[in-house]
Amino acid sequence: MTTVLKLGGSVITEKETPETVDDAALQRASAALGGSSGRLAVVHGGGSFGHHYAASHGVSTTAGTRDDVAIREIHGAMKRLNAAVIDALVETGVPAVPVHPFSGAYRRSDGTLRFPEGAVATTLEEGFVPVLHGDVVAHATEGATILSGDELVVALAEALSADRVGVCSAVSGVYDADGEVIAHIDSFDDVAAAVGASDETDVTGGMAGKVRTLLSLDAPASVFGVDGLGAFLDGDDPGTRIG
Ligand code: IP8
Repeated sequence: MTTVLKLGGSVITEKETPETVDDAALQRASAALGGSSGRLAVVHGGGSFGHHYAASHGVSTTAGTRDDVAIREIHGAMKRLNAAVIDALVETGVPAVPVHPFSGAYRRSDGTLRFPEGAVATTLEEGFVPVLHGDVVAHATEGATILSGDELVVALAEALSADRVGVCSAVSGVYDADGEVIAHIDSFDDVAAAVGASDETDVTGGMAGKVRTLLSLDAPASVFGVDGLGAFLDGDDPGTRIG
């Protein structure tokens, strides 16, 4: 059983204060992961680390930069967050190891992502828990652009033929127009009015983008809050099941 899990940046950091880990939330998430079994690849988002520097340098998934200072600042912040996540996971007995996308992933000029999937697959097969993160990556003809954790989750899930995908977010699931968590989504059209419009090519477009992208996966996905993480890792479907 291979599981790809995203820990949202807004879950594990205090989003309003630059470079601040939400220690309590990270410890809760790590404690849940400490009890999990099977093959697990973790991806975390940027929260108050990467997004802060990406915004200050005007870099996004589509707006590139040729400024090496910007690349070092964004990547450096993400490495610091990654180290904090790994430290917390190691404390709970998870054999977590870092995988930094900038060192091996890149985009072609048409925006398609290439990343070292063999390295991640081998790391998993050898019993480690690779911990990847949203990052800045070289982008042919654009300099460098942002790779979001969501995009990485989808690419990893496909490359590893994951059995399950989990997105641990700051909210308890996908909400309907009345503010109730939707238990199951199998068609974007059914929830489009509730989650808002989404550009089909935008994988980082908030909840609408997440739903659309997760629906395109072969593996079932779940969106849940940190309270649901333990249940998800035990094989349940907390929050919203997508697909
Ligand atoms: O928080 C963004 O990843 P996300 C990563 O998953 C950076 O969108 C570097 C801003």
